Amino acid sequence: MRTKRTAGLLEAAPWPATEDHTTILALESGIMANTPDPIGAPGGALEIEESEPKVEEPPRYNVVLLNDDYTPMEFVVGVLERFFGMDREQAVRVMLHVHTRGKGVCGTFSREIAETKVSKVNQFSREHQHPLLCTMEHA
Ligand code: TYC
Repeated sequence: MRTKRTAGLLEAAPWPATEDHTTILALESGIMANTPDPIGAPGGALEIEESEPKVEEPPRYNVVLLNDDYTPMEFVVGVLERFFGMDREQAVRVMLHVHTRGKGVCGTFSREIAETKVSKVNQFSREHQHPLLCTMEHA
């Protein structure tokens, strides 16, 4: 919610805040010299509007492994260790989850890191002639 320091003239400005989160309204200043004053308040002062910083977290992505009927369990465990830094116990747990539930999350990353993981895992699986598939979805 944006607030402004000067009371009164405009309650909800429809334009976006500037990058430093301050909108200067040149209503009475003479900057808009040929523009009739829409409100009629005299004085010529600049109105300073302050707004909340609009900093959003970058989106995150789950890297997901899909089950199939042919890829050996040992190969999947190896993939989880090699590309997702899991220890053996964790890798076996995730592999069995994928095996029984159909898919499972290997990790959550920025878009670029997730894309790279997916690409490397799928290339590695192809190189070893396994149909194992890795994909990503919005977290
Ligand atoms: N279902 C496979 C099998 O029975 C094992 C497997 C687990 C394959 C996880 C893919 O993502 C996977 N050999």
